[in-house]
Amino acid sequence: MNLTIDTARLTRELETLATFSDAPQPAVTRIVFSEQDLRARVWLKQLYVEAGLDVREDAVGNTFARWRGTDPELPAVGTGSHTDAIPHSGRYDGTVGVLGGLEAIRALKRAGFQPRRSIELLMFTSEEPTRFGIGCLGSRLLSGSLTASAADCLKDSDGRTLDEVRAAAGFHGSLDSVRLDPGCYSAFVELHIEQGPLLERRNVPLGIVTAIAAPASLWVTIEGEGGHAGAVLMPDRRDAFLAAAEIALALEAAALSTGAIDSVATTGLCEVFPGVINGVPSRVRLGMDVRDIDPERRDGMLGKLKLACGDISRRRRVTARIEMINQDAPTTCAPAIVDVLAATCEKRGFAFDKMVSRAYHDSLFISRICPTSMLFIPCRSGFSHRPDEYSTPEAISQGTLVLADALAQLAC
Ligand code: HGY
Ligand code: MN
Ligand code: MN
Repeated sequence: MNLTIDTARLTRELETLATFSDAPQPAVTRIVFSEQDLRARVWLKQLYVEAGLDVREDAVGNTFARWRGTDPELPAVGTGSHTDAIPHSGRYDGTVGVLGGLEAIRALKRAGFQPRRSIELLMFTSEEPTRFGIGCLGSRLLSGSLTASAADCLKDSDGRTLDEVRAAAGFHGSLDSVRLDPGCYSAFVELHIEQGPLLERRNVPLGIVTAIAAPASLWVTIEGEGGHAGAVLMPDRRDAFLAAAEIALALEAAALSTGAIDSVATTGLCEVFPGVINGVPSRVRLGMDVRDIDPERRDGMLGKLKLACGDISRRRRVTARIEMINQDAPTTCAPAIVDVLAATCEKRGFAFDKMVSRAYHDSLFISRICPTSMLFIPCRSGFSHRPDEYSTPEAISQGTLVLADALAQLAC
């Protein structure tokens, strides 16, 4: 089969998608159900229709673009990713998997391929935790990893519920209807930038993901006592921010203490109340992210954090309340899918590495309902979630070519 990727078109489409943003270029901000997100969705659906795909959306905005196979009753082969983007981030995280997946399908059509199994391109809603505090919202609901009732309780920082926001965006119906039947897909492959430096460092063009790390995230709310920055004397203070600072450092110490390079922990959010220069902070809320490929090590870090919160709050006469947002198991990717991707690279003479993904992805949850793996391409210096995130047109095209090949094999 003479497969060719229209690299120029794919590059243009990635550039166009990046213009649907609430941040000045080269940064991208595209928060789920924001006006820019909705504009991007309309534009993407036009591309799917132009490609001759049957398009549907579910009650939470997951989008499905299906190329019917000759045997449409068989479980389909899935591919796809997300297009929401955290504030001031880059233009390739997620989008390469959606537009690359679309171009892979178009290339197969141009080559005259006709799949036996349908091939379905998915765009998952809200992979990023930005608006509702939990990552992979759409794929969690699809896989049953998050119940509809738990999702109904989610609110954004303006206090608007997920139901209100999705209805305003035009997505209706019960969230119970989102869940897919296990076995609805025979295979799923997600194309994504590595979001790390290893492929570039090793000068290897492709990564095949064998496992995805176990993510956990949590809020820690520290309550102390506020007061006048000039009048409250140091011995009398119960400063919530200084306790929070010690707790953030304790989290870092917990990650370093495992001695494992896969243990990572981040305090990415810090909300200080009342947040004035001449007021002693009375309340601080920390947003924390803790990951490891080994769930026991990850939970060990959480245990150390909890002990530290107790010690620090006692010593500083404050309270520290921990609310877990998610504490997910890792996943091992399906060896059969890994083998198809490896054989595809070998057939084309492309070097590849098998590797672990330290970032989480929708594939982490789709792997709960069907055999799944991921295909990584290098990104410059491993930068991601930053405006200077970059992957070359050649790398994106090569990943798309391998994806097209693999989809064709899986859909036979
Ligand atoms: O945070 C992550 O791992 C993903 O990029 N949302
Ligand atoms: Mn991301
Ligand atoms: Mn991503």
